[in-house]
Amino acid sequence: MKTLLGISIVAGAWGAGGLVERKEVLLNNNRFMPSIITARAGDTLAFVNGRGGPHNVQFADDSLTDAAHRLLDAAMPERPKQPWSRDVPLASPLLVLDGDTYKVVVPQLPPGRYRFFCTPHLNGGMRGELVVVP
Ligand SMILES: [Cu+2]
Repeated sequence: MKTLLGISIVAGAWGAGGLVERKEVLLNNNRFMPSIITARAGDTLAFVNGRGGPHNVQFADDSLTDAAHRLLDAAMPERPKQPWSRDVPLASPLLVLDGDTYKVVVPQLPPGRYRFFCTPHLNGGMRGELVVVP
């Protein structure tokens, strides 16, 4: 905990654009909870594995501009390590153990909606949306 001008800051830190936040998303029973996450550039998304895994996070490529694709891909540098998972763009590693956490710092994306899904459970409807706001 930091103290700034006598004010205690518990859940956040100062970034270039102001207070940046940590947004936690639980991956549980084929759902992202919450499934819609509103965030600003600089915020940290923490995807936390729960039951029914392995789960992961993969952003949908079909609606991205080339620039947005590059920014998101660069924000997800850690590639899958497990031999059964492919090294694919815009995808996190598989989260296997309970509590495994994958973090993405939201890059300087244009405001808009960015869809993502869990690769193993795409057909089960495990989808979510990142809403980037200015
Ligand atoms: Cu899943």
